[in-house]
Amino acid sequence: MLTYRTAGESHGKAAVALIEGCPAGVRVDIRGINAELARRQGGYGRGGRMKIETDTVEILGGVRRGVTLGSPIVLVVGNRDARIDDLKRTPRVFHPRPGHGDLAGALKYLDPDMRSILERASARETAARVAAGALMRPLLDEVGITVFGHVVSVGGFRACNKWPAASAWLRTRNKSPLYSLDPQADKTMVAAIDAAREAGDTLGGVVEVAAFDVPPGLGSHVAADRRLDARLAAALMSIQAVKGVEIGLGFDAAELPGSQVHDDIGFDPRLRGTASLGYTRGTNNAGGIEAGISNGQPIVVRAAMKPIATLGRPLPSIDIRSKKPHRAAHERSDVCAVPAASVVAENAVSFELAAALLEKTGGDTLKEVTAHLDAYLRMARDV
Ligand code: EPS
Repeated sequence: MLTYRTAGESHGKAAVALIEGCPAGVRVDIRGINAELARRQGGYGRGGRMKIETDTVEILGGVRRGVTLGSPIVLVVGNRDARIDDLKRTPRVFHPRPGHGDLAGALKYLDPDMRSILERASARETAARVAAGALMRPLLDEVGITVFGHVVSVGGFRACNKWPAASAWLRTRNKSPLYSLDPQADKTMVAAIDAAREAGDTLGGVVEVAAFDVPPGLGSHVAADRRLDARLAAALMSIQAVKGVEIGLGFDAAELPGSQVHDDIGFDPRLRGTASLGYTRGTNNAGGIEAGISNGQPIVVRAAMKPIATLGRPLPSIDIRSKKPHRAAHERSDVCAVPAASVVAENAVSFELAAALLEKTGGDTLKEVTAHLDAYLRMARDV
């Protein structure tokens, strides 16, 4: 089973990821991981921390001569701004920020100094998640799966649905300060972020991840924790500040009759060699997953991120010691981290798809994974 765990505090020595269950023989693309880490640091609306850090990955185990060994893999992303034990530079925090983990964490861990909570609750942890997800991208490449994340709205301002041609997506998104596919909407979103910064406020938004050429048969209807939709939802919902997840048509599906929601099925023999195995669908409202199983259509998921809880003009709160009113704490922070969230979501989805793929194929080595997948697809074409 492919799993990962992260460790590390925001101002500790490093963000660390331990990955278990990766087969041997997978190429490790350090440049690719670093490129994703750099994208995570970027996007319009980021704050002062990102000017300090230059996130790059160091591999401490599980890899030899650029290839995975089948043993646990340790990835480390060092923090330049490491100062967690310096009480002057990381003072104790007694004024909980509404929307952050401060108060809930203080109550849970019986600790009025919320520094002990916020250091781990911080989205700095997502550097390790991105590294873990990006590590698995070459495995997805081997079987032809591509995963693409982008921003669809910021602060209520939406990118339009008129996407450029697929061949221009990467270029368009990577040129966009918001990691969107709509240069026109970027201008409005940038202005909204500037206005929020001016007002001491923050903005959330929605990110979308699409995965193409995902073979059918990943995930399963037989148990809750094997459902691909449930696993993708958990992977996205667990990203800091995410408050909602949708698959395909998502919440809109609840407002339409079945005839307008479910995707007609057809067959085109010319497409038998593709991930669809030739089955065509009039629409993709299911977002590529039916009964928790991938159906060969593109997988489409969205995550809604709330505005960051650290405000330039802090909200009313209390001093947890006296219980008297006091403005919430102010830490250096971002005005908008939605573009960064799209990178985290893209890599989190990549990791889950790699896990579901390996569950389907088994195998200690990449050779077995690809051979087993080919054998399965041959059988599925004959259904
Ligand atoms: C982040 C690092 C943090 C914050 C942000 C994300 O660094 P610092 O607290 O030193 O400024 O910029 O974290 C939060 C939004 C949060 O609420 O904690 C990062 O690396 O992404």
